[in-house]
Amino acid sequence: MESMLFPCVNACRSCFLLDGLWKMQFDPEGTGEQENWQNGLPDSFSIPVPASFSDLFTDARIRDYCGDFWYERSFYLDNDSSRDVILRFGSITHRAVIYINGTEAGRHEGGFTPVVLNITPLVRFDARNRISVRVNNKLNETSLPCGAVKVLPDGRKLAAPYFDFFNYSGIQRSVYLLRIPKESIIDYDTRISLTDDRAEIQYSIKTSGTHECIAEIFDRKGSLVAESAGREGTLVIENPHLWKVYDGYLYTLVIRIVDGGHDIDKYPARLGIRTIEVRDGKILLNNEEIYLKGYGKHEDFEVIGRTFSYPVAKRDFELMKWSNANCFRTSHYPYAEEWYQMADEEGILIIDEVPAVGMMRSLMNFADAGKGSEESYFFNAPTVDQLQENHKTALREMITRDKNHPSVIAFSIFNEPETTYPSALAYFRPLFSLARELDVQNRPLTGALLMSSRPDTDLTYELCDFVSLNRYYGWYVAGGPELMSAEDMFRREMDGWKRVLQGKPLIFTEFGADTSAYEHKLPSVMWSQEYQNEYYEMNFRVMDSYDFIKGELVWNFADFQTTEGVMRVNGNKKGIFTRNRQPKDAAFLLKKRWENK
Ligand code: CKU
Repeated sequence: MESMLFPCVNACRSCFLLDGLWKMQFDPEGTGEQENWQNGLPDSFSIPVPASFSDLFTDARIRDYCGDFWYERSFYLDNDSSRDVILRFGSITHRAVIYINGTEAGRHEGGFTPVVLNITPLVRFDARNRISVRVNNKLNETSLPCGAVKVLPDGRKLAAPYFDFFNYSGIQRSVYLLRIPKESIIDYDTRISLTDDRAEIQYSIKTSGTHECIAEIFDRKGSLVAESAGREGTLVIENPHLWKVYDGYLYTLVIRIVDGGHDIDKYPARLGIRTIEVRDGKILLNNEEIYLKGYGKHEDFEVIGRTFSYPVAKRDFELMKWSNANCFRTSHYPYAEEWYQMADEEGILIIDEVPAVGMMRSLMNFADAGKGSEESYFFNAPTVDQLQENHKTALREMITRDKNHPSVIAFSIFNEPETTYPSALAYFRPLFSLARELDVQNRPLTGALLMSSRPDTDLTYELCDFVSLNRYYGWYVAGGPELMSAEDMFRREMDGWKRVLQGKPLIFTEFGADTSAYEHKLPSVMWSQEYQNEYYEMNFRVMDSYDFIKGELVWNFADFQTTEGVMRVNGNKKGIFTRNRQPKDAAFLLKKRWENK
C-alpha cells in the first residue's frame, strides 16, 4: 500500500490539484481496452472531476448507467526527476484500472478510500502525460457495499443495491499529483496518555529509508512545545490544551527525516490531544463521561450526488452545532477526508464506518431488515472468502487513512449484516481482530445491529466495545395508531439487552421515521411532521429509562437519494433536515432535547 498521508506543500513536497474538466466515455460492451481507449478516448464528452455523474444529465439511461466507463486527462510534468511522482485519487467508486501513457499503473477495488499510485517509472518529464481511468460501478455479493446487477429484457444493466442509498459513482473526490522525495515519510502513529497536567504522546514513524527522524510539536501560536529524536519515542506536553467537543484545539506535529542539518522529507500533521475509551460501562472522552448525540449521515446533495463539497459540509457542521449535536456516523462508508479535517477543527466526534452494508439477502433488504426479517448471508463459502478479503482491505485502508484524526472516536465494522447464524460470528471475529491490531490508539469498535439481531438471537455483540442498534419501533414496526404497542415492544427488547449486556454501553445508530417536509396533520398520521415528533418523543421516553444507553444518533441528518421504489418518495425522507438543508419540525425538538442532554 502506498502512503495514504494527505497531500501537503512545503520545502520537501509539492502537490497539484488535477480537479476540473476531464474527458469521459461510457463503455457498455466493456471493449474499451481492446479498442485501445487507454491511448485516447475515441468519442468522449467533458465531465467535471470530482463528481458523481448520475444527476448531472437529463437522460435516465445515463443516470442509471451500470458498467464500465472511462475518464481521461493530460498533465504537464516539469523536468525535476529527482522526486517521485505520485497520483492520488481521494476515491474511485467502486473499482478502477489506471493507465499512464497507455500502460497500466495499478488497479483498486473499493470505492471510498484513496487510490495512490507511484507513477514515476511511467511518466515523461518535461512533457505532457496522459491519465486514463477505467471505472466500474457494478455491485455484487463480494463488493462493499453489497448488491447485484439486474439485466433488463433489452440487455441494459441496472444496479440492484442491497442497501438504501443511490449507487452514485465515478471520481467523486479530488485528484492530486504529488511530488515527494525518494526517501519519504510513509506513515505515523500516535498514542496519547493523560495524567493531571501532562500529556504523553508516544509516536512511531515509518519511512522508506534509513535516515534519522525527528518529531516536534508546535502549539497554535507556533511555539515549539515538545521534541524528540528517533523513529519512536515519547513527546511530553505540560498543561496541554485538550481536544474537546466544540473546542477542536489542534497542535501541529512536524515529522522530519534529517541528514545532518538538512531535511530530506518533512510532513506537518495535525494533532489533537484527547483520549477515548470505554470503561465501567461508560464512553469516556479525556476521562470524562460523554453521551453521544447526533446523526447518521450520508454524503448526498442535489445535483452533485456524493461529490465532496466544502460549502455543503460547512453548512452541515453549522446545522449539527445549531442542533447541539456532538457526533455523527459516516454511514455507510468512509467519507471524503475533508470531512474528518473539518470535524477535527469543529470538535465534532465521528464513528467511522467501513462500507460493509447490505450483507443480507432478504427481499428489499433494508425494509425487510427494519421489520426484523433475517436470512443467512455468510454461508456461501466460495464468495464469502472474497467478501471477507475485500472487507479486510476496506478496513485496513480506512484505519490507515483515518487513525490520526482526533475526531474519530470509534470504528464501525458493519451495518446490519445478518448476525444470528454462527457463520456470522466466524466471519466477523477476524475482522475485529484485524481492526484491533491496526489501530494503535485502541479505539472502541462497534457495528450497527439490525432489528432481527436481538439480545436472544444476536451472536456478534460480544465483539463490540459498545453495542450499536438500528431500531424502527413506531415506523417499520407498529407505526401510526400502534405507536403505544411499539413502545411496549421496544421496552421489552431493552429489558433483554439490559440483562445480557451486564454494563456494556449501548447506543442507537439509527432510529427515525420518513417525513414529508410538506405534510401537516392533526391528529398526526405517518409521514406528517407531527408524527415524526411523536415518534421521537416515544423513542426518547424509552431511551431515558435505561442508564446503559450512552448515545442516540438519529436516522438521518437529511433526506437523501435512493433507488426508486414503492417504499421511497424520490429518496428516503427520514431527514431531520430536507435535502437542501432546511429544518423539519423535528429539528427543533432535537435542538431542545440535546441542549441539556
Ligand atoms: C434505513 C433495518 C434498517 C436499515 N437501515 C439502514 C439505512 O441505510 C436505511 O436508510 C434503515 C431506512 O431508512 O430504512
